[in-house]
This record gives sequence, C-alpha cells and structure tokens, in this order.
Amino acid sequence: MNRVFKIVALGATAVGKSSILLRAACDQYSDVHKLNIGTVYYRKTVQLKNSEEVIKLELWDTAGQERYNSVTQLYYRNATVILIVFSMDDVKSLYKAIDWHNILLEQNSDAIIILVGNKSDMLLTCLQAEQYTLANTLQYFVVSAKLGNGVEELFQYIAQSCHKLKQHNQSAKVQIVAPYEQKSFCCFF
Ligand SMILES: Nc1nc2c(ncn2[C@@H]2O[C@H](COP(=O)(O)OP(=O)(O)OP(=O)(O)O)[C@@H](O)[C@H]2O)c(=O)[nH]1
Ligand SMILES: [Mg+2]
Repeated sequence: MNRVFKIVALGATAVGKSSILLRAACDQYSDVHKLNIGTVYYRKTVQLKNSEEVIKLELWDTAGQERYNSVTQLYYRNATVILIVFSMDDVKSLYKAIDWHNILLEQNSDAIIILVGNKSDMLLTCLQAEQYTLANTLQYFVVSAKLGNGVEELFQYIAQSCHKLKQHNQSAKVQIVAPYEQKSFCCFF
C-alpha cells in the first residue's frame, strides 16, 4: 500500500504558508493575502530523483493568526513533516517560528521539522535564521513562493525524508516479526 504522508505548515500570519503550498501543489501564485480562518489541505505527488518511486503527500495549511494556535495544534499531531515558515524580510516572524519550534520540542514531537524562510525575492539571507538552525541542528530552506525558487528542492527533500522513514519502518517491522518465528520454532520441539 502506498502511504500518504501528512505535511503541515505553521508560522505567523502573512509569511506565505498558503502561497508555498499553492505553489507546490498547483504551481500557482497570487499577490492577494487570503487570510486563512480554518485549515485546508492539498494533495501532491513527488517523483523521487533518480528513482521510480512516487511519494504521496497531503499538504495541510493552517491559520497563522495567534487566536487559532490551539486549533492549529490539533492538526500537526500526526504530521510526518512540519514546516515552520517565516518571512525573510520580517524578523518578528522568525521569532514566532522559534516559538513554534520550542512548543514542538516541549511536546516531544517526533515529526521531521524544517524551518522555511519565504519571500527570498525580497531578502535573500537571514543571518539570525542561519545561526539558529546551526545551533539547533534544524533543517533550513530558503524559498520564494512568488518566483517558485527553492520550492521544488524543499519538496524533494520532504519526499526523500518520507521515503527514508518508510524504509526504516519496513525494516523495523521485520525485526518485530523475528521473535515470534523463533518462539514457534522452540514450541515445535
Ligand atoms: N514578495 C513575496 N510575497 C509573497 C511571497 N509569498 C507570499 N507572499 C505574499 O504574502 C502575503 C501573504 O501570503 P499568504 O500565503 O496568504 O500568507 P499566510 O502565511 O498563508 O497567511 P495566513 O493565512 O494569514 O496565516 C500575500 O500577499 C502573498 O502574495 C513571496 O515569496 N514573495
Ligand atoms: Mg494562509
């Protein structure tokens, strides 16, 4: 069975969560900020590079406004990958992203967490984000939903991570089966 992996985007309002997901899923972009008030999701399949395999993703968009934080937490509980998005031209949105990271750490989230700096068409680098991700061994991607820069690379990385997880889980299953086989062998004698 081909498993579908859940990807959730978190982050402050107007950082471009919806825009990144729309770019990834439909290759579309709009200059209008359609403020999310609920949660929606898109489907996306990613063809792995140098492989026949296709990874199926569900991309969950969340509302960035503070008042929706508790609702947002319901959506990322069973996520495989969590994207924490901030805007490269807005340092306050990086602080909000760091807050989300701390919440996930406190909750012992076992999701793969990626910090995503969006709007790189406005500002290409963010030293504070680089320092934070280095100090916290956090994966970091810089993208522009507007131009599409970096989006494909981000989703290729996500799909590769899901693929590795799938392989790891499959080999873990083999390890669980082995003791039962051994036991029935002992009973036979
Ligand atoms: N320059 C630039 N603007 C962007 C980019 N991505 C999004 N925007 C703009 O930023 C604004 C907010 O984008 P959204 O994707 O709606 O932001 P959001 O994070 O989903 O916001 P909430 O739904 O309120 O949480 C819109 O006007 C977008 O057009 C980008 O890569 N570059
Ligand atoms: Mg949105």
